[in-house]
Amino acid sequence: MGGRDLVRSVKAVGFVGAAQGLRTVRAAWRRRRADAVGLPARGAERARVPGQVREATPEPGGGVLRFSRSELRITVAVNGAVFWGWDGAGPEPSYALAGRCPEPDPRAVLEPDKDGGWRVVAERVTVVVSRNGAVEVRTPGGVTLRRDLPPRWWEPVEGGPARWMQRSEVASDARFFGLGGRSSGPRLRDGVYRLWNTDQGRAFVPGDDPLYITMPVQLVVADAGTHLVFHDTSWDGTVTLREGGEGAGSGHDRAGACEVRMDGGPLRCWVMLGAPARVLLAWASLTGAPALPPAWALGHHHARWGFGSAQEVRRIVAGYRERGLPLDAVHLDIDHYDAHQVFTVDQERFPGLPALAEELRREGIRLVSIVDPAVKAEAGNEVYDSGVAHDAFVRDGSRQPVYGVVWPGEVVYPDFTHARVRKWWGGLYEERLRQGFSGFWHDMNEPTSFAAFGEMTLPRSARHDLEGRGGDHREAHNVYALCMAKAGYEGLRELVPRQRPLLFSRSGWVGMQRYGGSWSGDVATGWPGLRASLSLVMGLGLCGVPYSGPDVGGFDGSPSAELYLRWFQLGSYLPLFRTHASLRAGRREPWEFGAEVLEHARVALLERRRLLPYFVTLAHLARRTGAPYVRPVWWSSPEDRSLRDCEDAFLLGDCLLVAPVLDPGADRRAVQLPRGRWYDIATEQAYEGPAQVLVDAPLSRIPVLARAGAVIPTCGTDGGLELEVWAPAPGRTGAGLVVQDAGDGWEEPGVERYLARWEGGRVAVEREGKGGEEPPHPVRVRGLGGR
Ligand code: NBV
Repeated sequence: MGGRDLVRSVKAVGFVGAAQGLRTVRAAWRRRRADAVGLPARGAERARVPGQVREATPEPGGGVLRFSRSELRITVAVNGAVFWGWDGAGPEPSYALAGRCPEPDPRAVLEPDKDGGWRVVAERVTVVVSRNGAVEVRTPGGVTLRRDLPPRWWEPVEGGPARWMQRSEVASDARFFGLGGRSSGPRLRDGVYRLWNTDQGRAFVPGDDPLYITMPVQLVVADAGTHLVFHDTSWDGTVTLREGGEGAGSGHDRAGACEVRMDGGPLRCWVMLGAPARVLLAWASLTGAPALPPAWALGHHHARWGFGSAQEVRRIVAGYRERGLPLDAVHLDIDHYDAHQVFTVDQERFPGLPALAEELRREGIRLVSIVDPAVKAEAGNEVYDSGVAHDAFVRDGSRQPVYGVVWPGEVVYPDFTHARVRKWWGGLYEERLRQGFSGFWHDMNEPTSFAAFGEMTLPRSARHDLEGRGGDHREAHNVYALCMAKAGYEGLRELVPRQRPLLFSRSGWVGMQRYGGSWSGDVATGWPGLRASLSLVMGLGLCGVPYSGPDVGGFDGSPSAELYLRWFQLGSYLPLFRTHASLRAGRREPWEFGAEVLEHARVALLERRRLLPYFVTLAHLARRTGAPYVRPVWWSSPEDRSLRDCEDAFLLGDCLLVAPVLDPGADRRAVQLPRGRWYDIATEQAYEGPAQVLVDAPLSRIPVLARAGAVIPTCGTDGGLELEVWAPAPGRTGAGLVVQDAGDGWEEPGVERYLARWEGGRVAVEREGKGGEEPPHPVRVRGLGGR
């Protein structure tokens, strides 16, 4: 047992007592033994490379190339995405794909290339394959975006899954983003990033890796263009990144490099290229549109591990009410369960939960419930008994149940990779709905099992259905939470067909946006944690998961008043705006940090409310286009290298640039502006980009800049929709989109587009396509002083 393991087991004992500590020791031994027996030793391996290309067979969208020791299928799809798979791998089955694989582009053609190689030429991409199996992706203009060297496999002589490795080169100026939720991004610097969803078992800081959501998805941004590459394999692996640069003294640029190594699974890959918006559109069409949260989920949430009782919930809600602070949701953590058992309620501390929910509902506040996947393994526990009757729980190779340890003690785990089990689990949310809950927060689904040493998850030998294909935890681990989200989402769709489910999950994988969002998990309280929380939101957004946010104030400990306020201010511009903290952490209510913080937090809360129609619009646009609400500042100008390296600010939709304060003691900060005119929304001072400018950042607010010409839907003082229009730069025009929504339900609202232009000395606003008609909403023009 290593030192860190010891600390972990002592901590586990600290949280739940000596009996539980003992269980974690037993569980760790059990896990080790299970894998010793249940997993074949790797033994001798044979290395293989594709060899030389022998023949080529055209197929719709591309074709199949036969090499002496492998074959490669290449298909360009109608959405412009390129697929290739080695060794007979096709795009399906895949947990990532939203539905059926996109149709091949009938206009793409396979042609011979120089030196005995081949190429597939399509309208938006050319893929060139060398004689020995190197694959190059080129823009229609012929510029190479990435070059994948011939892959290499290691096959166990005794049979079993082959490991593989794929090395690639990208431009020397390329920057890497993505790989799921990473604490040290959003720009991913040189290093090894593991692909294995992990609960670190303690609050994380920048550099802790991997975390709860890992995805083999990279967004690569370079002068020559942007592309996304996805290695569609859920197995354990690593991605090693090395940014390129100017070679010291040599006068030559060193290419950027990436190496993907996987312990198993098919070697197959998707690539899409174009402007970032186009790439994310193709990505959403492949892996699914982000679920649309109900409008209330775009408000302010207050969570706490350890409210402890219904009285305390009422006290907190009254605290918000009495101070006139907006509140839209309260989250109940595992302490409201009966002895930590999922789908139960502690009737002593939370008697009459449905009545409490109803009382809050009348004030416009929803209740959200935590849902843990592990079920206490004890006859008499209803969920356990029903799960046993449904044969729902994960077993080992000899059909024995696999036990783990979580909060309720000894537990078993539903096998969410089985359609029948998902159906059963989805039905269990009926109990939550009866209790009055409106939203669901999936936790501990990496999945976590406490262990005194070794990995805190299920044994790798644990068996899973994997949609009837059968396999073990090595393949199922990373998609466990994705399948749990599918189970919850589909269950809720059936139980409350007229409502849009709010579901967000700590762990997940490619495609999780189809079912909901995420939050950043146990981010450590401290300035580095604040930075990490922004990195996670941006990284997930670029992987197609736009709805997420951090624990405002950090998960553990007690933030200083200043840190709490800066976190609150950042959180108020992120899609999921939620304060939360651990059982033993300090307070997180806005009034617990003194009168000054309370007043500034109030401003942030009211501004969030004012911007709610904008957030609703961004949610609809994310669903229709895949564009995240929170975007890196290079989103519209990826060719600007200084923007590519800017990690401390973000665009909120097309209209706003948010520059949070991430350091203590700051009262102003530098902001890297994309091109065009930008107004500080507090002072209306105009700045011209591209430039780096110094902007005031007093404690009362973080800098937020509006793009000249922006038309932003806001909530007016009378509660109706008001268009806030920022004066276009002289001689320029502006525009903005509005999607009005009933707050919930499935009706498809139209997209209204407004245009703004100078007319004499005034800014005129009209609705596009309505023959110059005035907007049906009041208009407030700002930034006129900046002329
Ligand atoms: O359910 C308790 C916590 C929860 O508050 C937190 O948000 C999760 O990330 N949960 C983790 C389990 C315990 C962590 C020590």
